[in-house]
Amino acid sequence: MPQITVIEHLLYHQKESPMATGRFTRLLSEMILSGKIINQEVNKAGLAEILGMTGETNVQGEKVRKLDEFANRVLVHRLQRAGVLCALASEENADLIPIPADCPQGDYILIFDPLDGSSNIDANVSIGTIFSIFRRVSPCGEPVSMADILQRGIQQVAAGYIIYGSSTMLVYTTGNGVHGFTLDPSIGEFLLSHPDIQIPERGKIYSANEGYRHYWDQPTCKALDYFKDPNNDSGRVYRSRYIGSLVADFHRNLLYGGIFLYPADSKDPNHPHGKLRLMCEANPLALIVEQAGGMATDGINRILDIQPDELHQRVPLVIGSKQDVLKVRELLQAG
Ligand code: P6P
Repeated sequence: MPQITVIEHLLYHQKESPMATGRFTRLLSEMILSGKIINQEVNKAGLAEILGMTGETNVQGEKVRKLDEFANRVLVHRLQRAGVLCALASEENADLIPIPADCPQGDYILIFDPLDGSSNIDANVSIGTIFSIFRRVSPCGEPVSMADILQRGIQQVAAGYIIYGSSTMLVYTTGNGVHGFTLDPSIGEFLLSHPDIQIPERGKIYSANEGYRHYWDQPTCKALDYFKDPNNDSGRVYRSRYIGSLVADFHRNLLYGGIFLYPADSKDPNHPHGKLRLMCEANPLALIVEQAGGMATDGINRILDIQPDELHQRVPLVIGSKQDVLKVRELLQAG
């Protein structure tokens, strides 16, 4: 495959698109540079005294790991100064992150999870940065409002993730298909390796933390049992694969086919809608999977149609091969 960089690919495929402005290219370039910097630290985390905890707790009530905090700092520092954003929001920060007064602004909004899967960092399991990009809806020059931030996922202009695994990959969409780029460390560039990714219509893998079965409602249990029933529509049981790192589980299912489920559960009365976040996890992955021919719901409703009420809103997530997600919807609606 010829060596095509992300920016070359963007400019070539988006010639007529508003996405090929220098401003979006600059935003993507800063995401790419941030990914390379984070990748360096992830790859040597065990050596750089950067494993373990900071001793702090984030807005999610989760213990913050040093690598989480490092990744968040890199992304905030670089993207605040890119001159193309009017607001940033991170899974690690309770509120919007302002653009410094001495930095130029633009009309893009970036919402991200700096290092998803962080509970796996010390065990050398693949983890990832997930990002979602909107354009502001209020006039440029006016203060950014929450109406600019709390947009439905279908309004995203781009979404993607960087997975730090056996290789480091950037997978993203601007609404014209899903494309994967693998980092070539010898030249420090992400090169096109997976053009126009399409998820198989029906998978052979299901991903869910069945340790929580006791906390699921009956329809959810029936939906999970479907994938373990040799008499299901595909006439064979699905393989169970669950890494506990959303980006890694999603990426495998995107390439091989399959379904990932993080249902609502009664485990934590404070979080009746499950653990995953709408704005920085479900929305970006839902845009990607739909662009790749798949589907993403909260079990019933399309993720991209959900009107957010708050920045860190959680949502049940059923995402992957279309026929599998449709089957879960059918089983949940049957009750
Ligand atoms: P559980 C990682 O902490 C994360 O947010 C996702 O990456 C992952 O899918 C999920 O939590 C795992 O959660 O409850 O199964 O350990």
